Amino acid sequence: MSLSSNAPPSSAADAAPLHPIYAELVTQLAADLSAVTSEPALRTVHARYLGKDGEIRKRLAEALRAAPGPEKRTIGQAGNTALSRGEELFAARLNALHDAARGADLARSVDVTLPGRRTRLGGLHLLTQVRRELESIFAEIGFVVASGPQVESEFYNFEALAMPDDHPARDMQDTFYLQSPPLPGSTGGRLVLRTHTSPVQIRTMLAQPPPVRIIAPGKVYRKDDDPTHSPMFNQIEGLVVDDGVSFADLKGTLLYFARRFFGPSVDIRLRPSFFPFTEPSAEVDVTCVFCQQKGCRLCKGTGYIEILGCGMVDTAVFAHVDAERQRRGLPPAYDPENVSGFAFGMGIDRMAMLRYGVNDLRLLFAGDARFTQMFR
Ligand code: 2NL
Repeated sequence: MSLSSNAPPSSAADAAPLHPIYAELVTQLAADLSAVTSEPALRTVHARYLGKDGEIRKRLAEALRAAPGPEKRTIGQAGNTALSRGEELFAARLNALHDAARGADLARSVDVTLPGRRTRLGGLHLLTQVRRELESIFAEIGFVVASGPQVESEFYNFEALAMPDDHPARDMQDTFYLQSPPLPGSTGGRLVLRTHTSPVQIRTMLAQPPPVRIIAPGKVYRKDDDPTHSPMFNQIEGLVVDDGVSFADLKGTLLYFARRFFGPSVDIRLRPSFFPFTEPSAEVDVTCVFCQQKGCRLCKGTGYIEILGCGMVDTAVFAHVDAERQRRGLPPAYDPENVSGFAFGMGIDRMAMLRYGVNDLRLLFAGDARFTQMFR
């Protein structure tokens, strides 16, 4: 900081008297300068008096016009003196304002002995952590993550998955239908909130020929709301299609997953089941992680806990995919004579609850900090 800037303005105050035609203007300028307290306001005053069309130059021009020839020189010189006196007054006031601001800054005191305020880091929601873990386990065995829209047409969500018009899952009681009309030019029927992530698998098969090895995680919606069902939940589905994919490949894939997720000592068992889009279909159980098969409340004494549903892709699904590919001018690529596949689906929410012993589904969606902070 410059010490000299604290010195009184040098020439302005004690300089020789100004020519009478400028004296009053310069006095007014001095008063206006001391009245302002900010730099922008100060510069406005500067422009008003000392600018190109400012008061002092206007006065100078008028006086020059009115004065008889011999006096013009004196009046011109006096005008220049008035202008430079004004500039000095302005510079002095500007300095004073800067000094005051600097002084106020320096006067602030900081108690360096106060304890610091810790910045609390955020964290990923339990469901995000679990989804990412599932994604990375499947990535280890060659699966790629695929995604798609949550608002789907009936074609992608139902029709292509061999769930015809009269299928009970398509009921208004079970599925959220949008009130908006179908998209212009769409042949996909009405719009729904997707009830599973299978439409992502359909979109993938329409976009590329086999081999397909994808998982589709994401939010899905069903008209369900009770202690164990939420109208929105999270699902992850897998799909593999290639030449010669077998049920043994499905079982091996699921055993790999179960041991990576629940620990190397678990086993799985498959029970026959039914889904419209797989044949044969199975429900998969894992040996109870809570009681090591001794039998407990959580496995209802059976020693097994259900984790997912799966099966070999029904040839009817492949037929829908190839028909739609053909309609779009694409070559058929999913002829069951040449390819086969398996698919599976599980609830991410359910996986999180089993892994971390969460006993109420609604805790996952309520956003209560007492819960979310347990998983940082
Ligand atoms: C469950 C069961 C399942 C599928 C999902 C699927 C997808 C296509 C073709 C065939 Cl594109 N299948 N998905 C298959 C079997 C079961 O989910 O319990 N999910 C929570």
